[in-house]
Amino acid sequence: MDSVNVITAPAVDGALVLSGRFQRPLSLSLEALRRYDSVTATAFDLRCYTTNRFIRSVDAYRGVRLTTLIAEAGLPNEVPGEFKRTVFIARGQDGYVVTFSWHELFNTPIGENVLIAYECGGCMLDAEDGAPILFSGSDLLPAPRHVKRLARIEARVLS
Ligand SMILES: Nc1nc2c(c(=O)[nH]1)N[C@H]1C(S)=C(S)[C@@H](COP(=O)(O)O)O[C@H]1N2
Ligand SMILES: [Mo]
Repeated sequence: MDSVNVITAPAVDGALVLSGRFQRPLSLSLEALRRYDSVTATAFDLRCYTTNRFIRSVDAYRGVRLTTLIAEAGLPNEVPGEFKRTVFIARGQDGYVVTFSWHELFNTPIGENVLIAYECGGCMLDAEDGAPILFSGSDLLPAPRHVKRLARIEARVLS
């Protein structure tokens, strides 16, 4: 079996799972996400990439950086330089998928603004509000990489 692509069930219902080619796969509840160092984004307009449609204005999110969670799970290190060939696949509970590359997250300014949000405009978000929400704050059109009900971050190393 290809251990890179194992799908594991979340240990906690509604938890965010970091799976695939990590050193230490993680399963994090909203409460667990709130214990990490947080950053606060700026308010923005949610706009669809496909149609350019304005969806709504969104107040400042607060959450943990995706890079913080990836560092906690541990990047692949079996082969020298392997981590630089890693892509991260983020999936919502509904199966909606978006991608990030190691370079983008760790070697461009985009990574600093990729958050897993659990608070908006100073108000706690819970599962009914769609939390945790993945949000890439530097994207030109933010809606595609604004993933509600984020369920999984999977690390895959490209050959
Ligand atoms: N989980 C999930 N998040 C998603 C999507 C989706 O289908 N599932 N669609 C994205 C796209 S393409 C758009 S335009 C917006 C739509 O935002 P809304 O559902 O809040 O109107 O959500 C984004 N986030
Ligand atoms: Mo969209």
